[in-house]
Amino acid sequence: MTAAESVAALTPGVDAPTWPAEFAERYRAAGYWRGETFGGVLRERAAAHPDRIALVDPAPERRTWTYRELDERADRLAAGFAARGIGRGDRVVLQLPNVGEFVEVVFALFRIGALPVYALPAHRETEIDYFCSFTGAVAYVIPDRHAGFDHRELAARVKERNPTLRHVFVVGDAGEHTALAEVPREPGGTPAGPEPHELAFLQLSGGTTGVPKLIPRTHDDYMYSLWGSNEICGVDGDTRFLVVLPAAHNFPMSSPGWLGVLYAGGTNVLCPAPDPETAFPLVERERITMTGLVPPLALVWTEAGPKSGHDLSSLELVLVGGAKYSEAAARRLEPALGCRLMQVFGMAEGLVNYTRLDDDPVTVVTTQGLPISPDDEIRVVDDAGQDVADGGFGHLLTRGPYTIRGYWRADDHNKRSFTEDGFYRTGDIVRRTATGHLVVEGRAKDQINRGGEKIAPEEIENIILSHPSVHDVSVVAVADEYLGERSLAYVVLRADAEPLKPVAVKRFVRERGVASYKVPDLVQFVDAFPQTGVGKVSKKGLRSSAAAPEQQGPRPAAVTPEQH
Ligand code: OOB
Repeated sequence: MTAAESVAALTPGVDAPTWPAEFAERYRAAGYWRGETFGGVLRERAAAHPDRIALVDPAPERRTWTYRELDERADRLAAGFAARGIGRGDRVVLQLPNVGEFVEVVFALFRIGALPVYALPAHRETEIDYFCSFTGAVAYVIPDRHAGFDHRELAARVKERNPTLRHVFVVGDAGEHTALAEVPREPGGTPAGPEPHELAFLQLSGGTTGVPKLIPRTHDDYMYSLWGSNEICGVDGDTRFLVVLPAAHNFPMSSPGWLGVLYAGGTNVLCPAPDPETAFPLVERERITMTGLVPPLALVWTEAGPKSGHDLSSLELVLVGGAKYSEAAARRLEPALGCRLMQVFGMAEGLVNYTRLDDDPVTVVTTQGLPISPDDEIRVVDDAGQDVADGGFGHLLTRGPYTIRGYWRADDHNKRSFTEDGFYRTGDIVRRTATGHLVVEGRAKDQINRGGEKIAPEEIENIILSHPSVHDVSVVAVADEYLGERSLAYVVLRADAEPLKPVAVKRFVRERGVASYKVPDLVQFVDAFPQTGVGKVSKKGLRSSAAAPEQQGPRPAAVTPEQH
């Protein structure tokens, strides 16, 4: 790829549809798009309060970064990356756990105008290979080992197969690759950065298709979602935010997340693991005021809080989102943790809804909130695309100042995922109350929401189908008391195949190199699938047979009949 092609990749409208000029003008005129870049914002905050702590990485030994240090380190690393040929518009797959280097690398890339591609720590060879090849990534940033997995070996194999991938940078012991710590840190002299309307990074979609879609976010639009969230959540320079979920995910990054907290000049503490045994001592020691959790984790914290023996009194606000949070669980959080609850219903494609601090308690536990912006356009429509009256169920469509107009390099898919006039089809079934609050009632998209982690059944079906003994497969969601949903693979074996054990199917999926949360929780062998009237496999039929008495728990609200 030439330098000119790389820079083109940065420009909205080239690799993905962008906001039409009249919308962009409106969003600028309304003051939503402030013309800031991430690199510029960090520079300003460092000038305004150089000695405030931006970042705490508590493990294995406590390290801190002041705003000035973060700014300087980002500059020097940017110069080092540039010296190694990483330039504007280049893609860099970033797969780091919650460590300080994550933030340093991201800001170094922002300064150059290179685009981080946010892989999750759980991703494995199939996903990483795809991100590298699809984006033509020039670099891949990894830890040496994390959660018992050696990322260096995977990186070596991925590098072998991807000729564009020139660099693998490792936090820790680099082995055959380059240690991030050894990238020459030239003082100052970073190249000209990106423009506010240009792309800042590629975020991953939860996905409904065989491969994940990439979400192109600009500095202007994402920045609005940050300061808009900050206003709603009350984030300011005194906020001490615990980054519990993987830092690469949109929720802990921007709702209001560690980026929102940096925007406001507050302090982020990076939590190495989400369990109460790890997190509660940090809440106590670091005087944490705010955090964000997915519902299963919120349940565990709620159980553990009162008996933990740790002083959690600094906690003011806990945000819960990513999957449906039951009313019963929501009611228990505030008394157990001694703080306020806010529900968040968001998506990496854009739209984020929050319950508000001045909402009445019933609204907070029974709804998923209101959009950030008065210019978030919300439509709730029936199968024919007609608007339904408030209080009725329908498909949620949205358009607005921080919701993308198309995925990156996915023209065909964009025709299905967006309406002609630019509304994103979220795939969620919602109800809008008289106050405008949204209640998530289910889902029309073919996706499994496993406690906030999204699985595209088609991706796993394709893997299982490549097993020589398998004739056909269908992966569906089943109710789970703790996770909300988990995955079940119905497998039809070939007539001449030896019988298989469920564990062999799971091992097969795992060995193909995908994130472990995508390995089916359950496998059932069947002779045939229920058919729909037109002979297509009926996932609805499969789900209702999965809700048979041997399955525990009620059928979750999130599993509604397929609309398509
Ligand atoms: C967040 O982002 P994604 O991109 O991983 O997933 C988005 C999808 C939504 O379309 C919806 O199906 C589901 O996750 N979801 C919820 C929910 N929050 C997200 N379903 C029910 N109740 C909720 N509160 O998950 C995400 C991004 C930013 C902030 C929060 C969550």
